[in-house]
Amino acid sequence: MKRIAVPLLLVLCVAIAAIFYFLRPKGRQLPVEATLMLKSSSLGITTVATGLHVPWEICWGPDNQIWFTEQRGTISKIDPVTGKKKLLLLEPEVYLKRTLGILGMAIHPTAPFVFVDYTTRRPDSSVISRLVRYTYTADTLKDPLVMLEVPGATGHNGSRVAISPDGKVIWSTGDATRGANAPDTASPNGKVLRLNIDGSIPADNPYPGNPLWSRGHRNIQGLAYTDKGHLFASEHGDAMDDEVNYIRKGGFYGWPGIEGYADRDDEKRYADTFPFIHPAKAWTPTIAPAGITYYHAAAIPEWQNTLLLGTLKTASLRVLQLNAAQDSIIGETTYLTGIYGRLRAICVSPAGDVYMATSNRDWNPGKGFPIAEDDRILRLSPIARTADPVKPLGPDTLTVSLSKGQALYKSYCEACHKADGKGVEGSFPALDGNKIVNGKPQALVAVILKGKSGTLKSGEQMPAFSFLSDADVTSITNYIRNSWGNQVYEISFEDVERFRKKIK
Ligand code: HEC
Ligand SMILES: [Ca+2]
Ligand SMILES: [Ca+2]
Repeated sequence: MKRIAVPLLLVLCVAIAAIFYFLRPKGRQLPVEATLMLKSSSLGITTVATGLHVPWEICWGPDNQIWFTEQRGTISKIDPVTGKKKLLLLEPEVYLKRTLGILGMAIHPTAPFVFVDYTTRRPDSSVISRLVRYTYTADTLKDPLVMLEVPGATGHNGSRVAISPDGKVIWSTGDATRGANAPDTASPNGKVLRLNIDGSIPADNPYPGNPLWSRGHRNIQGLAYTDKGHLFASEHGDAMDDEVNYIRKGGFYGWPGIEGYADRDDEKRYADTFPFIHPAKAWTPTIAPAGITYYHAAAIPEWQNTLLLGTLKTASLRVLQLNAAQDSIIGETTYLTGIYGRLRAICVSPAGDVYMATSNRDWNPGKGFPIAEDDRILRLSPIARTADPVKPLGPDTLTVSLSKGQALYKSYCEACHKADGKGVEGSFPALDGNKIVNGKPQALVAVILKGKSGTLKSGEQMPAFSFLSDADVTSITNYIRNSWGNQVYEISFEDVERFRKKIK
């Protein structure tokens, strides 16, 4: 009897395992619609959810589901494997209009709380932004606690919510269309704010009794912490200078006196009296940067230590390479331009899959959007590289430079060193592959500030550019160090400032 029972049990086990295998959720088998080809990884792109209405924020939940806000006032979750959706909350107080509605959300990693912000109206019909804490259970959000209310407007209400590594609630607010709010320490608008999870103000905030953490922001649309605990924020500029900033305690980020770098005369004067932190990266023409997330999973080695940024205006995914210290952006690669429309929100699963949500059903859809399936949540997940990938897509552009640096190069350097950096043999040295350009930054800055002469038979000389501001020298230096075949770490405004003092 025993002799038969053991193999029988084994057969039974195998049979049960087989049944489970065939009945397993088929989410992973969602069709790969396109393949993003990185240097060695291939990422299959699949649609996880369709028919959503402007999913403004997506978060990976404690139940391995994707929790998402929809602008008009709901919070739901979706199982990324089965595609099953569940409504958690319909918030009747939400005031929806153009860029207003339920916006940011963050799930606390250890306490059972979700922090959400939305716009609502007072009885006198003035708009306010409200940060609310809900307690979550398996299938609902309950016990709303209003953490903070700040003045709102018909635009520039931000915003995002994040949880800091020390468990505080970080909320970015817009300037509510009044630029003067942003530097004003008495106004909660145009700020990054920091609160305890019960809504009280942490004792170690930079201004006692004030939720202010940093100021001088116009309209922050993305917040993310790196694994070193550095906070980065994406921000919409006005007609120019969209930014990503490395947010530091008590920092002033320029708006409205300074857009992007302090490069105009009025900005330089302002910066002399009002010390400010320049952006980690600025974009002119603007790209409308939105959600960001930090990537460091092993699943996609090419994206180690990067910020993944979705953009609205340019409808693209930007991969921003951070330096090892995680205090500056040293590279940018653009993917998927125009393919899925406006990319609003982005999150990463513990396995290292990337999820992105589109915003094609809001007031300002993109070219050719919305399509019937919008809005969508998409997954980028590593797959085996095959000889015949489905709809292979490469990077759209690989630019590491600041476009401002390119413009400055064009006006001051291109006539001699040429647009392709190859120079003119015997007369103007090639900067592409040049030892000085790729070498110690101080020596390079010295050549730019002081010029160079006497080494060429042709007698051609390099004029001195000491009249350029430190900000301009920073941009040109970073541009030539990261253009053509060059790829060297970026230097900061402060570096140039320091070098100029040392260079005689
Ligand atoms: C009028 C022409 C001219 C312009 C404009 C010019 N350069 Fe030069 N540059 C030269 C010449 C000529 C040399 C080489 C001089 C020498 O070796 O004596 C040179 C050398 C350099 C070098 C050192 C490379 C080497 O191998 O010696 C760098 C770096 C450089 N230029 C950067 C720039 C930048 C950046 C700009 C714009 C801000 C610029 N140059 C504008 C003519 C120019
Ligand atoms: Ca700024
Ligand atoms: Ca500027």
